[in-house]
Amino acid sequence: HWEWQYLDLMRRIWESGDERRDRTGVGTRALFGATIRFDLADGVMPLLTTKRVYWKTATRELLWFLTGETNIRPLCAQGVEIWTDWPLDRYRRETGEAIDRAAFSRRIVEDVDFAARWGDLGPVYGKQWVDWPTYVPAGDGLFRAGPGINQIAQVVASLKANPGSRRHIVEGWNVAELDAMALPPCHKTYQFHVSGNRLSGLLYQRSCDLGLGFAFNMWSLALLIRMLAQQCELEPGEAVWMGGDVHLYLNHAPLVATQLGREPDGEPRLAILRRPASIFDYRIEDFEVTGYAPQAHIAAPVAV
Ligand code: DHF
Ligand code: TMP
Repeated sequence: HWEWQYLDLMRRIWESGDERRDRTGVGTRALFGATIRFDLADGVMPLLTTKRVYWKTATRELLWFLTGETNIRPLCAQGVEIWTDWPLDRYRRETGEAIDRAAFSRRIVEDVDFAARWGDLGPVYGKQWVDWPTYVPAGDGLFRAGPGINQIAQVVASLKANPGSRRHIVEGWNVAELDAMALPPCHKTYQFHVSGNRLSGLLYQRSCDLGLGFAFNMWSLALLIRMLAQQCELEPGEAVWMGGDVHLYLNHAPLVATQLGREPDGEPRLAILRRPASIFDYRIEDFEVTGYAPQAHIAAPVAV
């Protein structure tokens, strides 16, 4: 079962990872450089079975990226709170107000001006994926904004026109804008590859929270490949995940103990129920997962 790659990596990091202080102050055990591969043939998806993964939440996040949106408001409006902690943290620091997460999220949804002021993450994934900024000379050594670059639309076009290309890349790491982002991109580089009629995708993730983020990142990589394959009339190939700093937070000890005591089982499949007109037209109702009978969800704190 493919999931042993994940469990083995988790065990290796927990038992022999380097213990290091990290940005969040929580502390991690880490190793540098890891690969996990998954074959997407027959609709099978890399969805962890040793704990329940909320694939609809992860799917909503991917669809949100594809809209180019960087404000958490549309996520909160759908009950998706995976990005709420970062704007909330900034709000608390800058106002000194002790608001709880639910109240903050409600205010983001109900109050447009509040959301505009406090809900934006800066030019993160969505912005870079579909509207990477450009600059054009405006005389006197000055520059003005040029038209943004839609990397996703370009990759769809290049997959169709020139499948053999080695340049099918979507990049989130806009060096000039990192300082303006709430978090610099973790899943920073996607590359796509066509072999025969199969579309494969590789994600380079510079930093991976193996207990929490990974399950979402692996799902989203596979989902993006499936959507692109459908749009380009290709069959899904392999999903290749590569991690740079792959870590377990020290406060995830209970999750690690529980999950390493479980065994993977089953092959969840994804059906895409219609073929939308473009890569930007998918909706949550278009996706159906079958054969998913995971073991119980394991809650774990997220390091902010
Ligand atoms: N920071 C850290 N420290 N780890 C992350 O994985 C992470 N991920 C981010 C932003 N910053 C991060 C964005 N993605 C969850 C999953 C993905 C995600 C953020 C959070 C999460 O909390 N997942 C829980 C609950 C999911 C839910 O309530 O819907 C899980 O058990 O999967
Ligand atoms: P860092 O910017 O200091 O590396 O912290 C980012 C943390 O968030 C790190 O633990 C990795 C984790 N993360 C993921 O694992 N997946 C994600 O998609 C995101 C956004 C973050």
